Amino acid sequence: MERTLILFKPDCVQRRLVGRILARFEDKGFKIVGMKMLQVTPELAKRHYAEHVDKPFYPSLEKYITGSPLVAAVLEGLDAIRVVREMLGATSGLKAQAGTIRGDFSLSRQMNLVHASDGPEAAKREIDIYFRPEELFDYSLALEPWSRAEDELGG
Ligand code: FUP
Repeated sequence: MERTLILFKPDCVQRRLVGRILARFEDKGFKIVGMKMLQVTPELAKRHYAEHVDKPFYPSLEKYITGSPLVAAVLEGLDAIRVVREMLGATSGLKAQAGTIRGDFSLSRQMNLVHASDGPEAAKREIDIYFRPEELFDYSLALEPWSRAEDELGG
């Protein structure tokens, strides 16, 4: 089982799309193992977007991500990292395919509604940034036996 960090970013909260987009992940079969609302500070933004801090678009990205509260969640499921990224679509809502979350809801490269970890290392790093261990829950869903074969692996 894989875990991935999702951020329903400030534009998602402001546009009141958190419920609709979270429903897509639940409908797909992912399990929510942690969730909270928080205000990202400039310090937290720099930690999360460490790879982008020196890029020309960073000041604008920081203003956006700190501009209003966001909702952070950890989703769990088989191949969660890749499958969730595919559900989001390309980074820019102007390029993302119709049928993906950004393709259906965003017309912006910056205001693309949702962040998701792009690989196992990023997922571990980002989950540690946003959640303490005791804020994540190990539990079973009653429908799990009817959602995939018992011996099914990712891939
Ligand atoms: P992604 O992994 O799809 O979230 O995208 P990136 O890591 O490439 O970019 C991180 C965030 O920076 C994106 F969500 C959007 C924003 N961004 C800009 O605002 N301008 C750019 O030119 C590139 C990215």
